[in-house]
Amino acid sequence: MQCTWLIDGADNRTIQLYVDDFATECGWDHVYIYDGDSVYSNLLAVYSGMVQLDKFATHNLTSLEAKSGSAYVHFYSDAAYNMTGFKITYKYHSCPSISSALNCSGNGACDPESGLCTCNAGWGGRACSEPHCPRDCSGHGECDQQRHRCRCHRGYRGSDCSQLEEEGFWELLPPSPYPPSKYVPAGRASHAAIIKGDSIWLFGGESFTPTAFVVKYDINAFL
Ligand SMILES: [Ca+2]
Repeated sequence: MQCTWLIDGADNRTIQLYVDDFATECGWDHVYIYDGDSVYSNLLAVYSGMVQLDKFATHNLTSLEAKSGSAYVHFYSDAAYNMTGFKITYKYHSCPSISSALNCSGNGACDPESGLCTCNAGWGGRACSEPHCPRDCSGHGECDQQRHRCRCHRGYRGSDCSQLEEEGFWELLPPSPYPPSKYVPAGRASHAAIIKGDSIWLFGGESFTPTAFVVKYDINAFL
């Protein structure tokens, strides 16, 4: 089954799209969101799988901005297995947030003219959804107020210092600046990635928009 929705703002108003619920069969049922009126427009994101909002801070989805005045949403589901689906809300003259029910994720003030959030102390990111020091650094680090992040004790890693380095760890790499950026590849679903040395190799995946099959990140370029 395939469904498409076109949100037509008509007067080039920025559209904010909030993913309030999402549960599709991971790797098989996909949602594509474009900034424009067709699949040939700029691909903002591809989603597949489940999102557990408010449970894991790093899994919250920040809203998407369609600046062209239109947004095109395409859903593809294969015949084999269905989940509960998704709820996407859109608004004009609004700000980034992890939920359509909250301004700036509940951690800041929204300027509807500019569409920018002013975050409360201790919060960052364009949607004020990223605590500077998650979980108070888990007791394994100190909050660096100048750099707005945890400074982990030796042997601990992660944004909240909760992971033992010797057991392997993962960290989010902030793409900078926020898209559009030549350093951020177009969205895709069901891709694979490996880390080798100081590089992340990303390959494959589903996308309607032509994308490079292989993308190589230099981890150090983000630091
Ligand atoms: Ca399916």
